[in-house]
Amino acid sequence: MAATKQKAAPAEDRAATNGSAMPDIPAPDVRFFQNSGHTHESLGLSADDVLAMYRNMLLQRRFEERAAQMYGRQKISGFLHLYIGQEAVSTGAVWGTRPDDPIITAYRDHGLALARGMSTDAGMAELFGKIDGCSRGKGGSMHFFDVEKGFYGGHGIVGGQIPVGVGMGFACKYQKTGGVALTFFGDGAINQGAFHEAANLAALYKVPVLIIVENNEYAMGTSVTRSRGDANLWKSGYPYGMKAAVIDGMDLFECYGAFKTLADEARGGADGEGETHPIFVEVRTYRYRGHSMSDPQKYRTKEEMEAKKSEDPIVRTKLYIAEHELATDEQLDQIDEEVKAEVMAAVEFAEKSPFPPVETMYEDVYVQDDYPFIS
Ligand SMILES: Cc1ncc(C[n+]2csc(CCOP(=O)(O)OP(=O)(O)O)c2C)c(N)n1
Ligand SMILES: [Mg+2]
Repeated sequence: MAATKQKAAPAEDRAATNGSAMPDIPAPDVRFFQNSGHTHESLGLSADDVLAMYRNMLLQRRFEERAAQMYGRQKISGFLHLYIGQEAVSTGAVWGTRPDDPIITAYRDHGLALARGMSTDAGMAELFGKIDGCSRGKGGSMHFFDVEKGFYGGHGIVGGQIPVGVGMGFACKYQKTGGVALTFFGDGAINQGAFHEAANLAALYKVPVLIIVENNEYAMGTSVTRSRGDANLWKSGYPYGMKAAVIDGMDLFECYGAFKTLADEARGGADGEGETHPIFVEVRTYRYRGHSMSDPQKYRTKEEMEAKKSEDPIVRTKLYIAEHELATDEQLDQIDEEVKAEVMAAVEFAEKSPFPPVETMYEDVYVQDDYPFIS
């Protein structure tokens, strides 16, 4: 078929519409949560709140440092992906949202689980594969769960949890809980079809969900710039009609303030009277450790690492606390000692806990009684 050429509309007609011959294309609705100049007071946080958040970030860090050591001693086997460097994201997200807002994430899950209040005993025992672990020792590092605390895992299939997270947001809307689901995934998952299918449905059904890409710059050894034509991941929700936000993930106060604002917007206002909708969130963060324990890290330079370590969210928060005299040096040392003691006690707990008895091997596994193919 021969191509037909359309005649341009006369200039006066164009002026009568929107002043141009182009259709009306709205600019991306994006907000940047960085360099906001927050203080704890401007965010409505007390000194005790800041210390609790600091303690929580430190707990995640010390828990994982000890886990790495235990991995070296072969107390932990299988995969172990550390969250070290990303703690402002987990703590900020949990403190900025409600305790019953459901959370789901990928396999780099220890930090969010501990932020949500999972006990270090249950977490460490899970890493050791022991019966008192949060998943009865059968899930391991990648499958931390604490449903009572609204923490729905811990998922090993890259991108697989995104549709489930959108479904959890849909449940909040359907059951009128006033909740908003927090669906985390990595930069490597954004090219998966599951993300795009879930994003479309989230927008179509106006689901109260924060679809959050934790951009730590790498998926295993592949940097975002090597795997993505446009490394501005925040644009990814825009084709589906979602608002976007970018958060400085190395700053605790930016994370807290942003998650609070965005979660309340997505749930239709803090009182839940407005219309719910999804928001696409890119958090810019960095992992200081390798992808997993067996990563020689040849894909990044020492200089890059040093530059990123100068942004360490825990060090920054500690400096803030000292500068604003929210605690003395002795009090900060005491927090560190308490956290270390809690983690050591968790290691002892995990050591003493038994392995799951062999008879339980087929428990907690989905089976269909009349499955015809395996007898
Ligand atoms: C569907 C699927 N494909 C590939 C893998 C192997 N794999 C495990 S982790 C990973 C990288 C994911 O990186 P990212 O999403 O950025 O998360 P991060 O490790 O940085 O937290 C890949 C490709 C997998 N687990 N699932
Ligand atoms: Mg990544």
